[in-house]
Amino acid sequence: MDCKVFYHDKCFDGACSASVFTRFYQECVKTGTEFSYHGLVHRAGALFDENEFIDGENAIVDFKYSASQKVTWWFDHHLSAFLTPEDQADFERGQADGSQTMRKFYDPNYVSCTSLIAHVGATKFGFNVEPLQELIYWADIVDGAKYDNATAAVDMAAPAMKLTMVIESTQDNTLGEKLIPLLTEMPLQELLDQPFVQELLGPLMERHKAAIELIRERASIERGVITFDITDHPTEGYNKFIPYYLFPEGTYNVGLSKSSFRTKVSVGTNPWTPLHAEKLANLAAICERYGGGGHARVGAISFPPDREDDARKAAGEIVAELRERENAG
Ligand SMILES: [Mn+2]
Repeated sequence: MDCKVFYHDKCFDGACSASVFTRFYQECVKTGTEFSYHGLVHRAGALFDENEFIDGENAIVDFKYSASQKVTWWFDHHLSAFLTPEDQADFERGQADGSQTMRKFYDPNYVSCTSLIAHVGATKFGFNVEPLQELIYWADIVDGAKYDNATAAVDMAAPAMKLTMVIESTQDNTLGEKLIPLLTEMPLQELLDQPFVQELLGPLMERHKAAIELIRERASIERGVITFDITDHPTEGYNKFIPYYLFPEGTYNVGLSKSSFRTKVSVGTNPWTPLHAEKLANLAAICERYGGGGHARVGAISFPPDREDDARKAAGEIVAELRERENAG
């Protein structure tokens, strides 16, 4: 039976989840003949195109639930896994009546979806996850941002870090189908050494080093808040830990950047801050006031490219609010 795997695109855990699901399916379900992959991204409006689902197995991993009748497998660990209450009710119905208990799995306690699939596979289907330990270890580190310090997150020493950068930043839409099957076939260093990966990595490493230097030049810190504006150097993204690598003592960072399709205010909390969670600002709530969103510790607001002034004004207000908070705290 053909099997199409829908996964969280531009995400290390998403790619690892697709690979572990494939291997699990081949070893434990054994009815798959042809596997194909389709990356999904978060966006406004409908997340799934019903026409993309095939007549066969459709698996969604590390991404939101779909109530489509065509979806036959689902694994997710995100807190916001259901777009609507109807989706959640549909999932709960399938669990309550037993029809989906061995097909659809949701557990937000898992740091990575990769580790969720591995655990479910091992405990419920006898899946041998022993050869996958390196992959599971790194999916947890990367998706949980569990780096020892900002240097480990920025200096890119480990093969998994370099692969993450390639997965998150490449514009090559064919990377997923080439990379995903290999993630569970070879050690990460060997995968990194593949010519199709090296080709993409070289320019990205250069860009990463240039981003560190640019942010070093622009960033400053005052009352625990790091700020920088790199809108004059359009970029499709930068490593979000660079501000804390430059200023380990910072609690928050507010960055203004620009890409081809938006001006972005990025707001983050230093994952290595000694402050306790209850003392930290809820950045999702702050970003939502400006039409953005995110998680408690990291959020963002996107403005159309021609509304740079509004973005700069929002960034300024957020910086002032966070500094005020640091003063009060
Ligand atoms: Mn994930």
